[in-house]
Amino acid sequence: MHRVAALGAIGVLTATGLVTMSGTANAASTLGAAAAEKGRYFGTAVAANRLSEPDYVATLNREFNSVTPENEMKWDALEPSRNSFNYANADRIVSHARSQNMMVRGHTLVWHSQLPSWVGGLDANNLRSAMNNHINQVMGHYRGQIHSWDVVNEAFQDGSSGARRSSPFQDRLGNGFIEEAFRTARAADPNAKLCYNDYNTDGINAKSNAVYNMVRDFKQRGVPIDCVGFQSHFNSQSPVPSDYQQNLQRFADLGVDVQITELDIEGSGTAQADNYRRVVNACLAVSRCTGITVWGVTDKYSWRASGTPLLFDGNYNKKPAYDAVLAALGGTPGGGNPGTGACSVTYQETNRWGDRFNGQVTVRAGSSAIRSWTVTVTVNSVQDISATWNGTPSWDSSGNVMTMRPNGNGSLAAGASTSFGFTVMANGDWSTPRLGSCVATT
Ligand code: 9MR
Repeated sequence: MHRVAALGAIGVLTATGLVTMSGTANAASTLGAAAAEKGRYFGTAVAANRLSEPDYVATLNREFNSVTPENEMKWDALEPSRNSFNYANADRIVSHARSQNMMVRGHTLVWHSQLPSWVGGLDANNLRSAMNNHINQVMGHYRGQIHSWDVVNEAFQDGSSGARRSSPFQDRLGNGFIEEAFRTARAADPNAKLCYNDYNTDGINAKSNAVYNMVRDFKQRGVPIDCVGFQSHFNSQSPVPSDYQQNLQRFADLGVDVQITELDIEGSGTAQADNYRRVVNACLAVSRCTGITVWGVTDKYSWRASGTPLLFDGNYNKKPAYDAVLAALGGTPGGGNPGTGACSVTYQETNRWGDRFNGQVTVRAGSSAIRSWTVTVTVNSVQDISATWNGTPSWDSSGNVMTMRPNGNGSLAAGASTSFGFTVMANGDWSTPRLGSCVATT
């Protein structure tokens, strides 16, 4: 895989997918790390106004490696009046995510809901230019920082009709608005994956058939679409469908990635845990299912809090559903590094040229703060580490084992992370460097 373009860290995740390795022999002990070992991300919806709550942030930072702004990137939040944009809350989430090396899903550009009333008052020509302007401005603002965009959300009707839902876009611009939105989006940020996202499309039914036919048509005609999001809001009226995996697979077979984008399952105890396990196993069984996002960190802030549909309870305790998800992802509860267990390390290749590649190691504190850390990186003998950044290296006599220490004060708050990087001259050997355990000073 040759990647010549110099991209920012998140852009590289976009381009290459999340290639992360645990640095230890032990199984991963968080959702994000366990999912990464399966080549997937594990994300959550996030609300900007909760980022000042320490327990919320600690849980977010420890467990998740992708975020979706729950409301802050919707049209009413970003462009409340025509051509007047307010990015403050969305920016808070994106900068938090970047500081933690998390991916960001953009949600959502064109949707009938949370749409300011001025949009509904436009005639067709003005609506077309307002839609394209909204996509261009918002995607331009976040260009290179968004892994996947929900370009169009919930454009189909529920029930058996398979028809498009009535909305200002549908009613004034016709079916072609979806295609136009995707074409505009591709030009606005060529590195972002472009998704269509919907609910009640999780099993094979009239609505998902209609979406399926649209995606197949787009692929046949070269309309740019990369992914389909399955919201997966489940409860007893709308349970996990028996053909959930089959449905994900048939979309994947069209040549798009599939993502579980807003997962929550009402219930409690073993029954809820069993349903979550089924969803995770379905995603793992579909190679193009690239990640799972749950629709919130804690039950207490869920959009349907009374149904307790999430993985952490109102006090941020792990629920049986959490344990089931972690186990399904191959993780081990409370596992961690040999030694102190106080920090963990993950590796990503962030860039590759004809003769060399860049690696990035993220060091993350566990559930307690640490004062400092060291990590070893071992390369094969023909390889050479020719540059390093964001750390102070020392070398063993062979020159193949680098011990990295922080520059200056290496303290990390609970759940917080930092990264260092290095360039490996391959000399024909493209093996992935091997990480030693993270050793913390507490
Ligand atoms: O969780 C969101 C909630 O806070 C908002 O009030 C609501 C407004 O429509 O949107 C919720 O998120 C929705 C998402 O954007 C699209 N799919 C359905 C989600 C749950 O309603």
